[in-house]
Amino acid sequence: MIVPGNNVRLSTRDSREFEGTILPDTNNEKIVIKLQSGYNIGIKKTKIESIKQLPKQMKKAIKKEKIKYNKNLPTVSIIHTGGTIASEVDYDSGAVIARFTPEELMGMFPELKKIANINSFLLSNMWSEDMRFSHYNLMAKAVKKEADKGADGVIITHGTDTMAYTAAALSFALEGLNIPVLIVGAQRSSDRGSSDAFMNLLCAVNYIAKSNFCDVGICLHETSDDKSCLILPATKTKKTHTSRRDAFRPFNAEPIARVYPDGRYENISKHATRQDKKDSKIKVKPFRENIKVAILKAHPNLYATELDNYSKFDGLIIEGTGLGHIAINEIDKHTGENKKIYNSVKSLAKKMPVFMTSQCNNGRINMNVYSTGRKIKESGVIGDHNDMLTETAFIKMAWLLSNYPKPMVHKLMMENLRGEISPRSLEKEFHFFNNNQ
Ligand code: DAS
Repeated sequence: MIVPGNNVRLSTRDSREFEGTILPDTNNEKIVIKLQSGYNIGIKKTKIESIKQLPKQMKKAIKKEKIKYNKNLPTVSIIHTGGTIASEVDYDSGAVIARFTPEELMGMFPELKKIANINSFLLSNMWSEDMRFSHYNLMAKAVKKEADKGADGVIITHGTDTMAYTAAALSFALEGLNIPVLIVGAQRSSDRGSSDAFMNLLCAVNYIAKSNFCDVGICLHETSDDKSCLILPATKTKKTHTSRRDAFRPFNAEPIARVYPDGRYENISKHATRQDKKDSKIKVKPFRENIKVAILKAHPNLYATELDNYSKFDGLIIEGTGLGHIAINEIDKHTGENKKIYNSVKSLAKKMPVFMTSQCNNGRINMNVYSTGRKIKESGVIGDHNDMLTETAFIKMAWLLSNYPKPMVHKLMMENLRGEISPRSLEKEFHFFNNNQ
């Protein structure tokens, strides 16, 4: 009896042959097997000639190498928080499960130790969608501790779903950062042939070891093949694809650098260097864990109650349409609700910072072009002329509210603190995004 988890050789009526592990039956017409390469293939049951059970694949024991310190190499601390990069496929369920300890991950990638002395430890083993502000504080304190112990750089392995939020959060929370911090994830689990985990880690360790970069960044594949990785700006990056290995792209900014697996790199945009930061001293300015900031995405047929829901919050990001708009104009018998929306926006803006970002991936807010924008600005909503990403604005507002009095929050939301607001929008930023799809 063939059951999920069995290792099989499957032959089809048109004489094709596949070897792999049976995955749970989610489709009555097909049998799905996970191939050695890590990819899944579904074969119609009517096309199957025979299925032969093979001996279970013995998991190769992951050796844990003793770390020998080399004084001629830089020291990189790797802080593990979980995500696909530290996971493997559970062949019984077919799901990806959090699995590898730091030692196991290092045991899987011994090459990293030829580039730098690697200290690695587990901070948490979680999916990034479950993270909360307190996890940002744990990571920031762990980075400071490693820097104080003399690390030349820190890598944080992390899930990809909310990685951009964490990068922005650490960028704000680590005031006076004086070593590079790269956040690294993977879109394919480390146990699969197509995994991007090793190359992402290799490029990150190489960039820390070989460049003078000194800021928070993200390191993942540049293209869907294995040619290069990008070092991406912590406050200007989004995950743009659910599964591709080159899912991460910068918005209203260029990448910081391109790194090749052999250690070569090309700087692309200006960034903070170790020289700039030589006299800096890291101070962790944490998030207040109970701060309540929301993101409301404007949409047609919006209701005022969707805004009123946030009347007890501490701050609100409105991800508006176009140049920074939300439905506030009563123009006929169908738009009475819009007047209520305007009143709700005005009332919220009296109580808390309400900040406008755009649903457009690129470009900046301009609330002076259309009467809608002007009325919203007059109602007390801030954000005119900014080009902050919605996710970054959310993180920044929560961090400012955690560390500054409200009048300062309104002022600082409009100031560029960590590269989150560009002074002007550059054509090449938009074209980088489009030319590198
Ligand atoms: N669930 C995803 C996360 O932890 C897995 C991943 O993409 O790493 O962000």
